Amino acid sequence: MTDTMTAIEKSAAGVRMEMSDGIALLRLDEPDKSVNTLSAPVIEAMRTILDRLESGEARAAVLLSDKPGVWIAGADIEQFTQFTSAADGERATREGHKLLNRLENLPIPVVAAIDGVALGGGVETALACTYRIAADTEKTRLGLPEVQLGLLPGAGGSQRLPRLVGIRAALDLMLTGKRLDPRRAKKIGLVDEVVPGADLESIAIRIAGELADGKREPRRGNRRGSPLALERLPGVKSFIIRKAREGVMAKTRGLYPAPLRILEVVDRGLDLPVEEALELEPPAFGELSVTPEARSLVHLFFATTGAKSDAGVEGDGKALARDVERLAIVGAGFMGAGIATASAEKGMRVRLKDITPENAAKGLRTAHESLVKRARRRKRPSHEIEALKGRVTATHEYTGFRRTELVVEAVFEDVELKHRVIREVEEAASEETVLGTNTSTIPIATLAEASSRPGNVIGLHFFSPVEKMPLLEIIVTPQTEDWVTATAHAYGKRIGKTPIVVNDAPGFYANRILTPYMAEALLLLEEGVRMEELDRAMKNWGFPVGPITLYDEVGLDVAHKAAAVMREAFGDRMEESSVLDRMVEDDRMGRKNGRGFFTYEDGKKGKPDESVYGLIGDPEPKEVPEADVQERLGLTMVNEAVRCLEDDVLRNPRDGDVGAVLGIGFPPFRGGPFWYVDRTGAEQVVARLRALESRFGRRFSPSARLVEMAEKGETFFEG
Ligand code: 3H9
Repeated sequence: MTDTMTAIEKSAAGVRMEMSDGIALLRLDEPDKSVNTLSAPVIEAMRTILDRLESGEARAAVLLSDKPGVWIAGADIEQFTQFTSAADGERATREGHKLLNRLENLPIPVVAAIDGVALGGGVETALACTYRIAADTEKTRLGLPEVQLGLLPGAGGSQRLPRLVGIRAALDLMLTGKRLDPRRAKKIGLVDEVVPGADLESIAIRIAGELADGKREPRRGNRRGSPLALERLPGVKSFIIRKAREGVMAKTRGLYPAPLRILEVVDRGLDLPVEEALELEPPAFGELSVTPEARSLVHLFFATTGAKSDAGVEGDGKALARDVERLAIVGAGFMGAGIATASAEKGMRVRLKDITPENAAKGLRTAHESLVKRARRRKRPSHEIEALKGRVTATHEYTGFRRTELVVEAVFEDVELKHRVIREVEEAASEETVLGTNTSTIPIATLAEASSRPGNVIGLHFFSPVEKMPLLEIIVTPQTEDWVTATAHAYGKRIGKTPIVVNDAPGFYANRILTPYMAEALLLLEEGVRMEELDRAMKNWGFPVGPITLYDEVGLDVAHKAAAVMREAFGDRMEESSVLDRMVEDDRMGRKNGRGFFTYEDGKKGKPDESVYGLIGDPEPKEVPEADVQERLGLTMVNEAVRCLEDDVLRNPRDGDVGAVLGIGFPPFRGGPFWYVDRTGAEQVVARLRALESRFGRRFSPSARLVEMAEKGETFFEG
């Protein structure tokens, strides 16, 4: 193919056009960027190319990406931070519309040949093409993640997608931001074909030719057999929208404007011809783009990508990091099996070790079951699933450890046991092996005392369930070597986590800020506030689960132990209630033993257990305004987060926001504790903490950093 090709244009702006037998190959590759976006230079380059295609330079076109792993990652999110009014967002959207309308109305067929992620404006570009083919590669994913940025699809997606795949399937994508693998995208009709990655280009060219020659039907508009015709009937459509709205309200409690706006625009748009329906998008996008919710979510996007590219070391983390291809996990419990699953899925070979062959086999079974379930969901063929399973093996001895680049110790939270394991691992592994210890409370320096190579020891605080939770808290001691930190960071990223690197101190970051928040809930309980009121208040503030439910989920024995560690370290700032003592004395461990703050039947959570009140001294039921509960719990967490920065546990506020949101569910639309301080104003936060301090004592004393910021009118982030 290459010899018949003549490059007719080399564009500096990231879109190159080549001709092959009358078919224009448009290759996207934004210079100096790791992803392609619909940035201003790319849009400009596309305009020039559209001019040429409109004037009949080609009989068909294929849109490809030369960027590995990325087709188009959507609009350039950076530009949203510059919007000062709704009109800015509206204008940007109109530009996008103009471009994609021209693409859709070209007199020639255009094939979107998608290899890598197609997100947001990326999918919307594909929707304006005549035909869509996706490469069956690991990285290929299609989705409309605008809702996760507090936005709606603003380049035609809200109207073109439901018309292509039906209302229900379109809403499922738009309201969740989920990313479909190629096979699932084909199943709903978002792509027409899934082909092997190596053949994508040649098949796309062939199909483009066939479309141009009328040998193949273009698939504009509603696909055959689509449920849209039925779903569009007035009664059916309103039923679908009503159900979707109920789902949104149950999930978000109305705290996020974007999903509601998406529903409104889809609902109204479907009653209009598509040209008019498209007109609904720009004003809605513009308004959403300047809401505090969108600002916070966009902040979080950049905070997260920033944490992913910052290995927490002096110099180039990428250069220092060593590849992890073989790892071993000691402790084949639920956590160990989860780490094994996440690692095997990314191509690593994993040895799962436990003390007896039975325990090791049990962990292996758990890992295999999880691998199979997840691979089946992605519709992977059976030979691939077998190969995946083959990557995890079990052992009850330290065989095979010598060749590992990383060992993760995931045994019980017991210092003596962990010390023994560290010594044994060091005997078996090489001097080059990184030793990651998975703990949520024990200081890493304490664990490293047993090590003869403390420079290789690092904390890896995974969150449960490992396969789902997005955060990895990496804890370094003053002895941890930079290459070890860089390797752990690269490993975390490779298994799909967002790592934050923090310094060693009791509770590290996530558990440290969670402890006073949880303790405050128990103090309120002792004051007489009902369990369900406490949960409701914090869910209404934006947490995914309330604190009382969280206690039961985490395990009351675990929380009790952690609280003791924190109290020892921080004294009366982590004020104690006696509730946990009494619960543990009464053998209440939470969900795991079916006895906690809630009742359980066959493992299913029921109502709050009224007998708990008797256990804690029968406090007189008391009505505390919801806002007061939120203030006490929310501000105590925010204040503690700032102390973590003061104490050098955190390296910067960015990691604090990422850790709080991804690790413990701090409401994303508030952007994290540090963003929250900036949006509220340090002065205001200090005044509110002082008011609480005068009522409840020094556990609410504002941190020195906050006081200083209030005095100087400073913020954590610029702008
Ligand atoms: C949209 O499309 C709106 C339209 O409907 C309407 C428009 C009118 N923009 O995550 P990584 C940067 S809204 C700007 O570490 P990975 C990122 O900041 C958009 N920058 O890599 C980072 O920079 P740095 C909808 C972007 O391989 C670098 O690329 N689209 C964008 O783990 C690498 O990122 C989305 O929401 C962007 N769109 O994951 C997609 N995307 O190295 C959001 C990435 O300086 N993006 N960057 O820190 C993602 O999901 C992931 O970044 C992606 C790559 C899967 C693409």
